[in-house]
Amino acid sequence: MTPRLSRRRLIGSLGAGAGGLLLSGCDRIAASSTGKTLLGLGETASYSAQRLISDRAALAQEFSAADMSPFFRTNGNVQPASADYAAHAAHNFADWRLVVDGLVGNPMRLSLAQIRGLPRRTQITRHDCVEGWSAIGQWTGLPLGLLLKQAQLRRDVRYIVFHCADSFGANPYYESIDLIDAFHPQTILAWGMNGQTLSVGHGAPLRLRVERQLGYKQAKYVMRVEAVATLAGLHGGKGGYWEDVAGYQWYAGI
Ligand SMILES: Nc1nc2c(c(=O)[nH]1)N[C@H]1C(S)=C(S)[C@@H](COP(=O)(O)O)O[C@H]1N2
Ligand SMILES: [Mo]
Repeated sequence: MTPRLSRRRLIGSLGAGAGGLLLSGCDRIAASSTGKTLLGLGETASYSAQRLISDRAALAQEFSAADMSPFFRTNGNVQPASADYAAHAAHNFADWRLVVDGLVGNPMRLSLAQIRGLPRRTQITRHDCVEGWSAIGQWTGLPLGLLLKQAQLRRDVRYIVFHCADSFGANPYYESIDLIDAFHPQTILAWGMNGQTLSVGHGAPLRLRVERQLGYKQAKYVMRVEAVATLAGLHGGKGGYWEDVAGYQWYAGI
């Protein structure tokens, strides 16, 4: 339950011990439009919760073409080791399919051509890796929210999981985000980078861009998008490869 605080109780506590003068002053504040906004916040949610919600919806900064880094390094795995992946890469992913499943009314298997034929968004953003490097690049891809609307999420869905083709030793790379980020307008499944087809090094055929978070959340080699109610029981249970093995924050907001 969201904590509720009625305006009367708020005014009452503000006025306590200060006599009628302050109370009527508060009544005047409440009657003004700014006062209503300030006091109204207390009626529905705590101020910090309100702040959190509005900050989460904000857009990440977008840059111009002139700001793009001349060199955008690759990091982490740069070539999934599986024979299956290699075979798909050798055929330019023509026979590859993205799997969309989990708690959805309409599970899907989409070809890269189908995905590229759907509405796209292009954005120039800065990628920040926890290891201490950044690069500005241009990404083009399918808004994840559009895909999820098509998939018809069940009411109990809370997270979207991205299963990747690569692994470190026995641990597959995977990541997850909540529905605020999943439906954020800058969250895309990118198939293009800097005006070209996404390279294998940068995550071909499809990689996540979730622009309000750090580099390790930007899952490359996305093979499957799964809608889930809980992250418990999935691999190490912390919602991502680095979260499981190194204790990285699940919410890596920037
Ligand atoms: N599947 C997969 N996704 C991944 C990684 C990885 O090793 N495997 N590394 C992450 C990290 S730490 C960073 S900084 C970025 C690097 O993306 P880039 O290779 O396009 O620079 O991808 C992220 N996504
Ligand atoms: Mo990173």
